[in-house]
Amino acid sequence: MKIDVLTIFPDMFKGPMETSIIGRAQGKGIVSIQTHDVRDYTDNKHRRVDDTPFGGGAGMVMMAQPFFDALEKILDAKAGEKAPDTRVVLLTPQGKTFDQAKARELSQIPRLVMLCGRYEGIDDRVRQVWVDEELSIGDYVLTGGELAAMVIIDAVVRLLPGALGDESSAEEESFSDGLLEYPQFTKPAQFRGLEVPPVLLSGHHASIRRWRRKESLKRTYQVRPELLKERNFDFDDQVLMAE
Ligand code: 6GU
Repeated sequence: MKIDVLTIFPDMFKGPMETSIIGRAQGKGIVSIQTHDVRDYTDNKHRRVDDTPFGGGAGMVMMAQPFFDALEKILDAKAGEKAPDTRVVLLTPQGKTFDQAKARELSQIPRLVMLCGRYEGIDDRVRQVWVDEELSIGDYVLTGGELAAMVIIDAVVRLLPGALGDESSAEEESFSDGLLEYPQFTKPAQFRGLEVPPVLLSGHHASIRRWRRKESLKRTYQVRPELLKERNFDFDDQVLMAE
């Protein structure tokens, strides 16, 4: 997978995208993440990327021109004629909320281009001509799309084959089946008088599976009951919840 990020703050991506799983995935050639400084595509000598909004109002709006020129260069395409394997994503609080299903969908796309806005957003003609999809990471306002882009990149890249050491770990976790994760423990079995649930030390794999499933259901019910609303429970889950 190739990911291009258009931003006026490429330095924000330096540490995070070189660290841990994402850094290793890049090293292994599973993904290549390239940032592009939108200022490099300005056509004015001051490298200005923003201007005042038509119609008035507070704040500044990012100009269309640097984004158009950057996208034409990076995608080697004239406006709206990009390759079909490419998805252009605009990060904005006005977008649809990103979730695990969207992460799975994006992980199947060979080329992602992420547009990060600052100020009061980007001239809407960029969206009209280039953008396939607008995404938000939740109902709160960030100072720009950069952190949202990194969140999405992290969630997508870890799903790419070979990105995680243990291939099962992407499947067997929170949200892969729409429930929250069960509690985890590691050695020592006793720590400052606090015990590990004995079933986890029993070696009875069926009992452990059962205990974990029950804890997942319990946690989800307590913390995120809305996740259970539209769900059809199989017989085993109904038995666990009746206990
Ligand atoms: Cl994608 N951008 C900004 N500026 N704020 C956000 C967001 C995106 N998602 C949640 N809040």
